[in-house]
Amino acid sequence: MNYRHQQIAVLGAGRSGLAAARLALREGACPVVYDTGDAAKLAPMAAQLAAEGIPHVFGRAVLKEPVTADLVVISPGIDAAWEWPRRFSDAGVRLIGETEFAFSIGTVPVIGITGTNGKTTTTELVARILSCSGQRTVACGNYGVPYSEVLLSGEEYDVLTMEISSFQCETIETFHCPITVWLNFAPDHLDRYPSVVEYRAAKMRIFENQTADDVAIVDARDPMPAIAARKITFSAFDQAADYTLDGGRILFRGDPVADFRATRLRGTHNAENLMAALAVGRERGLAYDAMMAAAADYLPPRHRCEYVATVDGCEYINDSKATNLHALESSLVAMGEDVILIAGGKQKGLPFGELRETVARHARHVVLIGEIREQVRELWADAARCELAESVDEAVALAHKASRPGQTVLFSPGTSSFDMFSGYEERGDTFRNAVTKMN
Ligand code: UMA
Repeated sequence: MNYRHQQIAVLGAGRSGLAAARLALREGACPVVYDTGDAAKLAPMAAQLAAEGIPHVFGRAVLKEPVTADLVVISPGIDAAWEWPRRFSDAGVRLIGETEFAFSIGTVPVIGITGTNGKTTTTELVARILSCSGQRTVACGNYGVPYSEVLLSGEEYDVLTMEISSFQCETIETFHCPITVWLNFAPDHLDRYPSVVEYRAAKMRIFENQTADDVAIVDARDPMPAIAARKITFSAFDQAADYTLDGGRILFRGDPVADFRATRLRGTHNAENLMAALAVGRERGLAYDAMMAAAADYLPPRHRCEYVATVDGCEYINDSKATNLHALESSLVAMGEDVILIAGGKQKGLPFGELRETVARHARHVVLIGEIREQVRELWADAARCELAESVDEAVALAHKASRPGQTVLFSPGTSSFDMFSGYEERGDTFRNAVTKMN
């Protein structure tokens, strides 16, 4: 796509918006970056943009700006249905997301990985498996490196390994991946979508531009509608899938192809992430032995069922990345039946009551934090003994007091952290510090 001399309004001065604006400038366009955030806080960003010759408008003034542009590129955290972006689209200005914008410029094929949980682990596994076999790739997208930033880097790749969120799918038009991965689906982001139906519909758009020449690697248990791509299925629970789990062995159509126990990953959810990664590698022409040699040394990312320490015979696991109930549930189930669970955080409308039975089966004791703590205590009162804590430090102390040797203390909040922290990373670091202080 030729963007020369086009006026491009970039909404959001976060990582995606900045990269999109820089890419637009490189392509000969005239970008202007808008951000409704606090202008004083964004002052360093303003200075940087000014130095790069990119005009910008920050603060509430943005909403009074004229909506004249040839194209609007929005950041994933901004909903196209909000009044601000709608001012542009209602005025007839074409609106796309940063993913679509970068795709219209990029030339390297994309492996698109989506799902409610496990995206990051699978993205890293795929990138590692491909790289170790000499295929030049980079983990990017929702993973933390915007697509536009990859194009700006000037690095040469054979394929991009891209984690894709529902927010990014919402604003695609032509975005196409020869290989897609659909890991799983569960309710999430109900603060952005009116219901789970809209959330799923946004995510499903990842298949929209695929054809019969493409492949979709999907969770066998997901009742997927008809899609054009050839389907490869995986499941740790459904023996009819292409990739299945038998003890610790991964089978492809009945033949053993890999030993999950040879990796440092744990839990059935991670076995499925590995199956999906192996399926991608196979589509890229790789042999299972070579892929497993690469996967064997892979360490799961921090904050995702991360082992922290053993204190008084009890293992402490940091799963702060669990920002929805599906993630909490899979970690709780994967940790056995003698768990002390620390959960809770921001109110984002998730149905915590639905986890009552799983909590009853797997958790001996529960410590609840955050703005939803009292509500969850009511919902789980008959499932396990529930205590309330004002802080993560207090929660760790209460969990320690309740624990016996051989048990596992699992910090898996099940919702976002923004009522107490800047994000799940800060929340997880706080947990890790509280645990290591006891040692
Ligand atoms: N902003 C406004 N007005 C608004 C709302 C936001 O101006 O009404 C501005 C903010 O002031 C801020 C900017 O928009 O300056 C932030 O934009 P953004 O929220 O899109 O954040 P980015 O820094 O561009 O990061 C985004 C993704 N963020 C979200 O989807 C919320 C990152 O995913 C992603 O790594 C990055 O692009 C690179 O692709 C984060 C995430 O939480 C990790 N994703 C969700 C998830 O994984 O559950 C989907």
